[in-house]
Amino acid sequence: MDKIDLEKLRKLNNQHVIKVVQEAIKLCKPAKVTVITDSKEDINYVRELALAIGEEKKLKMEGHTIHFDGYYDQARDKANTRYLLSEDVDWGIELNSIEKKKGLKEIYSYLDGSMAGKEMLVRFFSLGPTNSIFSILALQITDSAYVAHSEDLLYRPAYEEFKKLNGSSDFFFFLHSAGRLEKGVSVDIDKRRIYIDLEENRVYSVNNQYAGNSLGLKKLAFRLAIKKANEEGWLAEHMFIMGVHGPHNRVTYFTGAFPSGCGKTSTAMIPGQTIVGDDIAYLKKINGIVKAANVENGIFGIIRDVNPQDDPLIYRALTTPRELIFSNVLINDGIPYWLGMGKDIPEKGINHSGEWFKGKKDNDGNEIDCSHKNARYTIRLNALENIDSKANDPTGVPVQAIIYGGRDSDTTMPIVESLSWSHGVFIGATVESETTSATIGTQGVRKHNPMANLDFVSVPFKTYIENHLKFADGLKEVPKIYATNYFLKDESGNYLNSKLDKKVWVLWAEGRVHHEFEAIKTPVGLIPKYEDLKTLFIRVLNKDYTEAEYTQQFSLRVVKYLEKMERMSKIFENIQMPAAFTEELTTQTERLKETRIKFGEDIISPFEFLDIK
Ligand code: OXD
Ligand code: MN
Repeated sequence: MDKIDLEKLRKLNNQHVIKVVQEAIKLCKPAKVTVITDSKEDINYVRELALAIGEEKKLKMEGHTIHFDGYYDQARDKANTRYLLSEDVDWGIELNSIEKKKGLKEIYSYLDGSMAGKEMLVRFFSLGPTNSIFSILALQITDSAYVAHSEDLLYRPAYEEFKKLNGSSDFFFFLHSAGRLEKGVSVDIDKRRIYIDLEENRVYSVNNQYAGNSLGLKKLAFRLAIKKANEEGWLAEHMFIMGVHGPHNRVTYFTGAFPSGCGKTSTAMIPGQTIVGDDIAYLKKINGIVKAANVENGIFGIIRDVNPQDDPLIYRALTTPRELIFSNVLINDGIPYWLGMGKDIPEKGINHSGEWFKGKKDNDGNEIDCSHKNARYTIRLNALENIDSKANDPTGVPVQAIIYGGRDSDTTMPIVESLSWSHGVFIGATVESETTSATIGTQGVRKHNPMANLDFVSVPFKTYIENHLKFADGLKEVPKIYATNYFLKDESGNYLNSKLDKKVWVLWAEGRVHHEFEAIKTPVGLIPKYEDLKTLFIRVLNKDYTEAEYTQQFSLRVVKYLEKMERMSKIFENIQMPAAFTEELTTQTERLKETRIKFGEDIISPFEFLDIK
């Protein structure tokens, strides 16, 4: 480290920072160490470095670059992401862990010398707006300029904030090395490891580049934050935050949790609404009001199917000059192409598999798409025209509704309002979703994914749910909770809704918050009345919504629901859950059974439920 960089570290007056940097240098043995402050010159240095070492390449359009991850490093590696635990804990649900000493020994052996001949970058960020009750400071060390550059688009720089720590060790720390590179990509994929030390608020990640594995501040920091939130009585959630614009210029803030690739970003981007964040939210109670802040400052979004019809605002942001990183799309003549972009795709170019041509097969004989299904774009949130005016408010935005979504082809209705806060927590905790390309493994398999957070929950499940149940205590206004499902299908496998319909569901929920619509009480929650949806469909989408469509979409598939309750009972029978949760599971199952007996049908029309609220 040269004098200038050392001085930048010293200026922080923080021994803990010096210590972790020193340890990282000793372990990873970089050829050079560069400390990045919040200055324009330093940040620009990272951008230029990514180009100079070939981790990113310039595209035709000003500010646009392309980065490729290795062919086998295209999604979050759940199997090799583990918690380092020094003692056994009963987690309740699936949790991938390794004995701490053993895990540290292993990952240190992979990190040892991993930066030989490379440059180590030391960066400082804030999770959440700076200077706010939401902010958590984070130190990232990496040998990947792509990682450091991506974090610059996605998080708020906070070198200056670190000075305000006054020497305390109250920050998260992430050490990443892409490991040995060939043609610019990590080659030792069999030694890819991501180990999370909850006791020390540290994460080690090695032999990978895909942002979901490499960027400490994204899903890795999120796991540390969930633990902190549970200890301190607030919520760290896999949620977007959006402003829903109702009648009379009213803005009602919603948060929403959806598993990756199930409509989270597209909900936050519904035309006519405003976005605060698309992936991770911190929720805190301030003077009896739930306030939420976006942990991030940008979007690492799935690019597949972003086209002028379905996502006009994102499409515009991706096709105009600005600082933006594409990853794992097809490049032909300096222009990016991706699946579902609504444009003709060239028959050759460069993609994550190297030189690509239509019909190219991989080593397993599978045809390689022009772009990966999980190919991404990385932009700052302010690249979007619909950014909410309060997106950076250090006091957050007030939350009046929470949505839980899943990808479910045959059971749950397009939108249901919970009967109470605890019923809402139950709904969130019993979300099931069919798997997508955002994680490695088979797609389309139904999996239980509570609060869309199964991959990230870092405390015993009972504690996690207890924290949710308690969160409503002392609130002046308890947010309403909704479950949505955009993926319901008919018997022939056709989707029952168009992509645009979600706007109606969200505006109905917004109206409910302000007592503008009545609802029908069913055993699984409150559903919209046909007349209200009919009016909304005309007003919002200029579409005639027929009674037949309503009946098909909002019928209670009681047998399917009972099967779901059975699956849930199985999952929870061996987990000691809070009494309020067990009570919800029991009473919802009873209500469904009674309804089944009363009507004697497998599927019950919404018109059969007259109990209007
Ligand atoms: C993401 C994910 O990238 O959840 O947001 O995979
Ligand atoms: Mn996510």
